[in-house]
Amino acid sequence: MANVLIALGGNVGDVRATFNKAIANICGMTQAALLARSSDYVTPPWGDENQAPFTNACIEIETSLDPHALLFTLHKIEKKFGRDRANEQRWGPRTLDLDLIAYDDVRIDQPDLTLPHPRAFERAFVLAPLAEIVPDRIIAGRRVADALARLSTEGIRRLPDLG
Ligand code: A4P
Ligand code: MG
Repeated sequence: MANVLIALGGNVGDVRATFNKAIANICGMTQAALLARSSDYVTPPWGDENQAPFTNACIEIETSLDPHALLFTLHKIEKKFGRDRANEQRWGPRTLDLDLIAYDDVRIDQPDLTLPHPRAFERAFVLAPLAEIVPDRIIAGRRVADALARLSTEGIRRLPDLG
C-alpha cells in the first residue's frame, strides 16, 4: 500500500459539496482508505487573479494503485464533476482540480506525471491545508510546515466544518 497526498481545488459551483463527493469517489474508485482530510480553505486566486476565489483542501489516502493508474482515475473523477479540460485555460476557473502532491517517496519526472508535484511548494493554497494534516511530513527534502512558513498566507481563511 502506498501513502498518497492529494490536493483538491475549485472555484466553479458548490465546491465544498463537490469535494465531499469527489473524496467518496476517490476512495471508491481507487480502493483507497481515507487517512486524513483537511478543512476546506477559501484562497485568493493564484496565477490568473481575475477569477473567483478558490476553495482548497488536501487528503491523505492509502491505495494499492500505482501512480499512473491513480492519476488516470483522478482525471476521470475531475471529468465526472464537470471539468472540461478542452475548453479551459491554464490556471483558469474550474469545478475540480485534483493534483497528486506525493506518492510515498516516489520520484517521477515525466510531463504527464511529476512526483512530488513540482509546484506544490510555491503555493500556500496547497501547503496550508497540507500542513493541517501532515505538518511534519518531509517531501522532496522539505518539511511541510516549514515550507508553509516561508510563504504568505494573506487572504487564506479556514472554513468551519459543514457539520
Ligand atoms: N501532471 C504532472 N504531474 C502531475 C501531478 N503530480 N499531479 C500533469 C497532477 N497532474 C500532474 O495539469 C496539467 C497536467 O499536469 C496534467 O495533464 C497532468 O498529466 P492540470 O491539472 O490539467 O493543469 P492546471 O491545474 O491548469 O495546471 P497546474 O500547473 O497544475 O496548476 P494549478 O495550480 O493546479 O492550477 N488558485 C488557488 N487559490 N487555488 C487553486 O487551487 N488552481 C489553479 C489551477 C490556479 N489558481 C489557483 C488554484
Ligand atoms: Mg492541476
